Amino acid sequence: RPEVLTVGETMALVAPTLAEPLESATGFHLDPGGAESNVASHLAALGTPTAWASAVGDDALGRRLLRQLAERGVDVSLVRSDAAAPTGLYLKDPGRGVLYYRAGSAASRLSAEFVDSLPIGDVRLVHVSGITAALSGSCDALLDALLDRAAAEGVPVSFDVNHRPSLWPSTDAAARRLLALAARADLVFVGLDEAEGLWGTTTPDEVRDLLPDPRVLVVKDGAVGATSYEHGDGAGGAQGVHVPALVVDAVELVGAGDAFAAGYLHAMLRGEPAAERLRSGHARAVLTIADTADFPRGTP
Ligand code: KDG
Repeated sequence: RPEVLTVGETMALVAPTLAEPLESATGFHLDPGGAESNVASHLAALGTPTAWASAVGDDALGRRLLRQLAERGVDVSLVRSDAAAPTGLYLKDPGRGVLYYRAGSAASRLSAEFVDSLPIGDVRLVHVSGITAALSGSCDALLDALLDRAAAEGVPVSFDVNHRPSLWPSTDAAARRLLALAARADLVFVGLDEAEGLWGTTTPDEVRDLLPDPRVLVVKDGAVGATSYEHGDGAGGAQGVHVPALVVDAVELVGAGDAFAAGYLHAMLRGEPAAERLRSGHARAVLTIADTADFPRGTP
């Protein structure tokens, strides 16, 4: 039985095997790519039973990514197959960014009623991200329904802000909506640079002051380290616990945030204290940044 449920879009990801430009690369991998299924993959690999729920097209890419996620130990039994829309596609152009072919994808057609099919009350934690809010109006409504249902059932929700600028009409729209969603979550992950771009906050303490409601806030500052705050008593002004990042050579960073979140959540669900959760997050993140894949093959 899954302890964690993650919900969100996963696409077929084409990544050059080496960190070479897409234009001239010669070898590629075709793997699942999606923040929430990345988190599920890492959690499953760490030994926390996890289900990922979403929709894929009734097509070869959808079937391929379901098989690959199941091979990583992720429970995919809650995933819908949509005969009327395709699985989304995303390509990495190392050092330059990503290309999305996802408009109108099967996952973008999910809506609030999907939440009714999910066994929210049976899990210990639900994990979602701000990407879903940007996919379509119906996906945005799905997040509200999921937060309502989790609150009603007393199940904590973890939220990774995951601002993807190319999916939003404007930074203002993203800033407003992502802040509102974060304020409703029990546990929030956000990058310091991401928070600065959205809300103009420049230090972890400023992010804390902006988000007094979540019980736990984790502010990640890339190669510097991560700081967590626990607001337990609602009094605000919680002291941060900071753990420096591990020193490694980075090849490609997409996917590292998901690995960090999974490492953190795994340790939290095992009752570890704050510093150990952050260490566990860093240890997981370094497994992904030495490789172009979101979840490198052979990841232990
Ligand atoms: O965190 C990594 C994700 O950004 C990547 O897997 C693709 O989910 C993805 C997205 O929508 O950007």
